[in-house]
Amino acid sequence: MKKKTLQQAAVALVAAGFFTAVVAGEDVFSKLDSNADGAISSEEATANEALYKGWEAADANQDGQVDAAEFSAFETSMPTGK
Ligand SMILES: [Ca+2]
Ligand SMILES: [Ca+2]
Repeated sequence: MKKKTLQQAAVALVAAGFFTAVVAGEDVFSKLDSNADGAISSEEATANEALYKGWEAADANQDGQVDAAEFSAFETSMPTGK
């Protein structure tokens, strides 16, 4: 039983590491761009609290969409970092 628990813990850790890597990487953008049109709409942004809250700052040109460049600039400027 103990061995199985350890295995499960290891699996959970690997999964958590993978998840963190994905979240910290550039895949965040494509993940948020759920309709894959190359920009995050305000509706899509509701999936990410930080982006949603910082929406006005993130949408630098105020066109109602956050494109990849705006998103990476926003990500860099986020106080919490990754
Ligand atoms: Ca989109
Ligand atoms: Ca924009």
